[in-house]
Order: sequence, then structure tokens, then C-alpha cells
Amino acid sequence: MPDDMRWVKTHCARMDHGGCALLVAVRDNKIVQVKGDPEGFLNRGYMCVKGVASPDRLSHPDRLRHPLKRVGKRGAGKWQRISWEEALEEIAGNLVGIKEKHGARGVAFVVGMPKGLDHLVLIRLANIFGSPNVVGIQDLCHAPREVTGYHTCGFYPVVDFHYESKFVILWGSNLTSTNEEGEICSMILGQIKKGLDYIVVDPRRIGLAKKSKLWLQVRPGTDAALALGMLNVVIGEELYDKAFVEKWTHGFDELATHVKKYTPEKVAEITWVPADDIRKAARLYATSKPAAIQWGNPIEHNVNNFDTIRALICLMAITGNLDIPGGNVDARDPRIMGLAQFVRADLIPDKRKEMISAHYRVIPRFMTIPPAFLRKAILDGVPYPVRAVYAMCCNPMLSYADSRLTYEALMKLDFLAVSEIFMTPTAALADIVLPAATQYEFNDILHYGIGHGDILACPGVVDPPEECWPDLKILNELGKRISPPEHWHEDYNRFVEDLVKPSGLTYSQFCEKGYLKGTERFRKYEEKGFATPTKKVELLLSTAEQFKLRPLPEFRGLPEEEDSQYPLVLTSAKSRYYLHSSYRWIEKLRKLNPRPTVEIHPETAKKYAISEGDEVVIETKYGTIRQFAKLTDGVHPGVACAAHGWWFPEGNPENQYDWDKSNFNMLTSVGKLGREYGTPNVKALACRISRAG
Ligand SMILES: Nc1nc2c(c(=O)[nH]1)N[C@H]1C(S)=C(S)[C@@H](COP(=O)(O)OP(=O)(O)OC[C@H]3O[C@@H](n4cnc5c(=O)[nH]c(N)nc54)[C@H](O)[C@@H]3O)O[C@H]1N2
Ligand SMILES: Nc1nc2c(c(=O)[nH]1)N[C@H]1C(S)=C(S)[C@@H](COP(=O)(O)OP(=O)(O)OC[C@H]3O[C@@H](n4cnc5c(=O)[nH]c(N)nc54)[C@H](O)[C@@H]3O)O[C@H]1N2
Ligand code: SF4
Ligand SMILES: [Mo]
Repeated sequence: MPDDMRWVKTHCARMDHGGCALLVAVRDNKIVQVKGDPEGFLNRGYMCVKGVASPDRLSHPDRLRHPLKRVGKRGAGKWQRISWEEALEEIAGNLVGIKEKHGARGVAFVVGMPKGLDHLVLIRLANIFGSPNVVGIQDLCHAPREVTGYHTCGFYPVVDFHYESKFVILWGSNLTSTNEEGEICSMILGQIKKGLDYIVVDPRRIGLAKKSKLWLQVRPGTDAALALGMLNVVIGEELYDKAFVEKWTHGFDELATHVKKYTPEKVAEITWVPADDIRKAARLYATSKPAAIQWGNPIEHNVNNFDTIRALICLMAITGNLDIPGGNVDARDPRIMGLAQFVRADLIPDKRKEMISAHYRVIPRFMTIPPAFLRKAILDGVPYPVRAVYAMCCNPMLSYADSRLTYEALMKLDFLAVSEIFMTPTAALADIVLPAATQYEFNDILHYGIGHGDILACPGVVDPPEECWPDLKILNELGKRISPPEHWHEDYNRFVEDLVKPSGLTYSQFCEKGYLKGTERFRKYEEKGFATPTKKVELLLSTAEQFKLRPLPEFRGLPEEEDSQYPLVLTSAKSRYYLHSSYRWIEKLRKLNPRPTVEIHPETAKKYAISEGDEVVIETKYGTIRQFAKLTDGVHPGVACAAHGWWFPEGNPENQYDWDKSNFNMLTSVGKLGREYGTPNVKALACRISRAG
């Protein structure tokens, strides 16, 4: 090793939920090599190809390197380089101007998938500024699981791979591609090597389906029915944990009577899963303890998410798998600053009533705005106008259902500022674009608030380009300009210091340890009961009437009605090479996945005269896009699985890099929303496919 090269420890971030501990070789302020740290808490040396490519974000020639101001028409792609001082003044002037005219609530703060501590600092900024409108994508991502958990059993029941399970269901969770919620797949792969039995519930034959005991090739969007069918079997065959049910559940008799109608035969018709496989799956899960359900995104990607998740938690509960090692647990945070304190929730006590989604009466404890309501507020002034947006770490033009509506809304704003590392279709519509520093370039903390009871150290290892600022610094400086400066710090590194302070560590001591995990205690309910009004797991919701919720989980029909004009069921899965809409511009990754593909069964392809690699048109009632056919018998002949998140960095800047050509969300709509979370259908849509040309 050359003398001037040093190895530093940090964690991978912003390529998914993050979590792999890394060893990074640095020379002359440049990363020359990264490898998985064999001592890593979650990965034990594992890392994926995105991690390997991650340093390429820093050095890409087209990375944003200076603040930019729009000149000419919005979206025309004409920019002028300005100084940070000018950029911050411009943003502050506009946000404060809107506040004076429309109130603080006229400004929305927009984030995407939580990527690091900046997510929480943005919420803090909104709270201090006085706006109740923090818009996230939580309607599609984890809040349905988390908040349904609070209402049903008082906590968010996350899978526990730190202890051995006897049996696992991968329910719509493609862990080897997504490492969902930082559950790095090497953890379950290690258990599988030692003989763990598992089954897969997925319309596609994912990698892990090959060695699974059973693969339930479910019809997209019918997971609630499948879970109810399994409840029918577990209860009907008396396979449940009688002692637990007796002592710790509320409404078991009602649930038992209710699920009688979901016979495996009836459920088979809805879900396309053979009745005997439903029985087998239910028996395996109920008779192997501890058993865990690793649930994925698709359970929340349609209007029925509340019922699906309720049914799954009922399954965990009646089989006695809640809060036991190797089951689904209530993971407690280590001793660090609490979320509410960190984001200064105390400064905005009326937030719930004031949010632009309040009129829709989303479920209590769901505290970010579903994107459907942001666009309503901008375009129709309902329930009141939002006139300015500060957006960070997100790409709504691609990630929100109904992209055309997003385009119209962003075009109509008085002011849009975007912090980014690269020019995206969303940033292309901004008035001011801020060049952010990113992972490896500043001190960060990962997994805070994600619900798995750990936080990870993500110290910077190199300096950012001269004019690229970490979002923590941007928000800290903006905060001083648009809100009382006493809430902000001299040095933005105070955020990471303050957060870990209750643990007795400084940030650099924390970095030496690498991670902190809350004390592991199980069956905590034995002390004070479950944190619900009945102190039990509420199979039957005691708050149903009060909050206008359905007391028992139901299957209320397909998310979208069948339509003979659109005979295929359209779903999607994340690419293992990209994070949502991010990083199509990293050459290494683009080589591995050069263009958007839609998976269809060879029989289906033949029917429509489509061959491997053909460009095809995908149509729904709401829109039309083009992708390329990939023929595989790994999908059901009635299903098409298209790629999500595609735009073309090499595309036309005046058309926002061809944001509309292959973008899955041109095919989705917000016409129908789930009652509890305002979630649209982004999976299980009716579509048709034909060869382009
Ligand atoms: N149809 C459909 N829609 C979906 C989904 C789906 O499966 N299907 N999935 C949904 C889910 S689960 C989620 S979480 C959302 C994701 O929605 P988003 O979070 O909006 O999507 P990303 O593509 O991750 O956008 C992240 C942006 O942040 C930028 N970025 C990366 N690092 C930094 C940084 O350090 N600072 C700053 N300022 N910017 C940075 C990237 O360049 C990228 O443009 O999409 C949702 N939308
Ligand atoms: N590589 C990569 N990793 C990521 C991300 C990424 O974009 N790329 N995004 C991150 C984020 S924010 C999230 S939320 C997670 C999501 O991680 P996952 O939950 O794994 O998300 P998906 O890939 O959307 O879906 C998982 C599987 O569900 C299947 N599926 C599709 N429709 C249905 C259905 O109706 N029912 C069932 N049971 N299964 C269905 C798909 O075929 C796919 O194999 O991943 C995180 N990690
Ligand atoms: S699995 Fe996730 S955290 Fe690990 S290297 Fe890949 S992108 Fe990074
Ligand atoms: Mo997500």
C-alpha cells in the first residue's frame, strides 16, 4: 500500500436504505477503493454492486458543482451560475415572502426516501418555520406498516434477523436486490446456509424463490385476500398459539368468525395461488416457531394497504410471533435524542389539524403529507394554497403517482428550490438549484427513525467539491435566514453530536464503535401490556369507530377493476442496480442495466407478436410509455412487471431529460386513494402491451 493511502471506516448510504459497513481507501482526497467491512454489524463483509459504484457519484463530470439560478422560462434548461450567498438570499426572500402573504403553511418542504439525518433536519426546519406541510412518499413507503402497527399492537413489528428464525416468509420483499430497510440480505443468506426454511410470496420468481420451500405466485394486489386465507387455515385448524391468544389478543372470536368466509378455495380464485399451497404456507408458518414475516413495499403499494397489513399483523399475533427473538419485534432505539425533540415537534402543536391532508382525515399518527394532496393544494388551492416548495433528496417527477399532475403542479408554483447532486427532471423545473455534498463527504448518521433499533455511523472520508454543501449545512444556514436563528447552530456538525450525546459518546467515539443498538429485550408486553387502548393486540380495533377505521381486516376487491380493454395486471419491482430514479448517470451501473425493461411471459409475448428486446408500448387508462420487452417464464402470463424510475440523463434537457418517455408513473393515477394513508395504486394496475412502431 502506498504511504499516502489510508483506510477509513464508514457506512454505505443513499444507494438504498444503507447499512453495509465499508472500508474505504483514500488518497489525495479521492476514494480509490471500497470494500465490505468483515466486522460490519449488518453485512459482515457483504456489499453489492451499487456500493462498489457509489464513489462514482462524487467524481462524475456532470455533477452539480455550483448554485444555479433559472434564466428564461421555467424548465427551459437555461441557468446562470450564482454564489451561495445569492442563492440563500433568493430562497429566503421567496419563502419569507410567501409566508407573509399566505402564512408559513403556504410553503411545503418536500423529501423523498429517508436517506440520512438531513431528512429529520428538514422536518425540523419546517417545524421551526411554522409549516405543517412536510411532504414525503411515506404513503408508499413504510408509514402504512409502521402506523398500522401502532394501531394494532402498539409498535412497528419489524423482522428480526439478528436471532435465528425457524421459518421466514418473504412477502413481496426481494431482499437480494433491495436490502429493504437496511435488512442487508447477507443476514438472511447466512441463515439460509444454516438451513432456515422460507417461502416466497411474489408474482415473480425472484432469486430467492428458487431455493424456497414454496413460492406463492400471487396475483398482484391481492395480498390481503391471501393473508386472510392463511388466517382462515390457522384458526380453522387450530394451529394458533392458544395461550397467547387467550391472554394477549382483543377480538379473537370476532376475527375467527369473520375469516370463515375466506376459505382457501375462495382465496385461490382471487389470488391465483392454489388452495393447497395456501394451506401449506399457513401450516408451515404457524407450526414453526420462531417465524418471521419480512414484508416488502408491494403490501403498501395499493389502496388496500391498511387491510393487508392488519391481516399480516393478525397472523404474527395469533401464532405468537410478536416480540420474540427471530419473530417480528418491537425494536427500541439506543439511548440517543428522541425524534420529537430532534425535530422540535413542540413548536408546532396544531400540525395535525393544519396539514393540507387534514381534511381527508388520514389515520392518526401519520404525520407527513401524501403527495396527492400537495398537488391538490398547488393546483386547486384545496384546502388552501401552497405556493412555494423547498425540495431535497427526492425526484417527485418520477416518484409520485401521476407524473403529469406533478409536472403541472411544479410548473404552477411561484417558487421552487431543489437541492440535488445531479440535474434531474425535478431540479430542471426549479428556480434555484443547490449543489449538495453527498455520502462520503460529510458526517452523517443512518437508520435514525427507521424502526429497527440501530443507528449507524457514516462519517465523511473526503472533502466535497469546493461549492458543494452537505444538506445539513444548507438547512442550518437557511434556517438562520428564515426562522429564529437561536434554533440553529454555529457549526452544523452539532446535529450529529447532539443526537448521540445521550449515549455518553461524542460523534467521533460513536464512529469508532460504528453503530449503536438499543438494548434487546423481548416480550416487553408482559410488563405493561401492549400500547393499545385494550393493552392487547387489537385483532378487532377498539378505536375503529372513533377513527372511522374498519374493525377487522377485509379483502375489499381488486385495487383496480378488471377491464377487458386492459387485460394484463401491471406491477413493478425495484432494479438491483439503481435506487428508484437515481443514478442512471453512473456509467458502471448503466452498463449493467442500460434501458428500462418490462418482464412478460413468453406466451403473452407470442400472443401480442412481441419478441425479446422489442420496444413496446405500455398503456393504462391513465397514460402511455415505452420500455423494452424481456421475456421470462418467471412472471405469470397474466402479469407484466415494468421498470420504475426511468428518465434519461442523456435526453433532451428542454423536455426535462425525457421524463415522460418510460416513466412508470405516467401510468398511475391519484383518482382513487386509500382511506387511511391517501395511497394511490402504483402496483396492480390494468394495462395492455403492444409492439412499438
Ligand atoms: N410507481 C412507483 N412509484 C414509486 C415507487 C414504486 O415502487 N413504484 N416506490 C416509492 C418509494 S418506496 C419511494 S421511497 C419513493 C422514492 O422517491 P424519491 O426519494 O423521490 O426517489 P429517488 O429516486 O430516490 O430520488 C432521490 C434523489 O435524491 C438525489 N440525491 C442523492 N443523494 C443526495 C444528497 O446527498 N443530497 C441531495 N440533496 N440529493 C441527493 C438523487 O440524485 C435523486 O435524484 O418512490 C415511490 N414511488
Ligand atoms: N436496488 C434497490 N434497492 C432499494 C430500492 C431501490 O430503488 N433499488 N429502494 C429502497 C426502498 S425506498 C424501498 S421502500 C425498498 C423496497 O424493497 P422491496 O419491498 O423489496 O420492493 P420492490 O422491489 O418494489 O418489491 C418487492 C417484490 O414484490 C414483488 N411484487 C410486485 N407486486 C406485488 C404484489 O402485489 N404482491 C406481492 N406480494 N409482491 C409483489 C415484486 O415482484 C418484487 O420482487 O427497497 C429499498 N432498496
Ligand atoms: S446493499 Fe445497500 S448498503 Fe450495502 S453496499 Fe449495496 S447499496 Fe450499499
Ligand atoms: Mo421506499
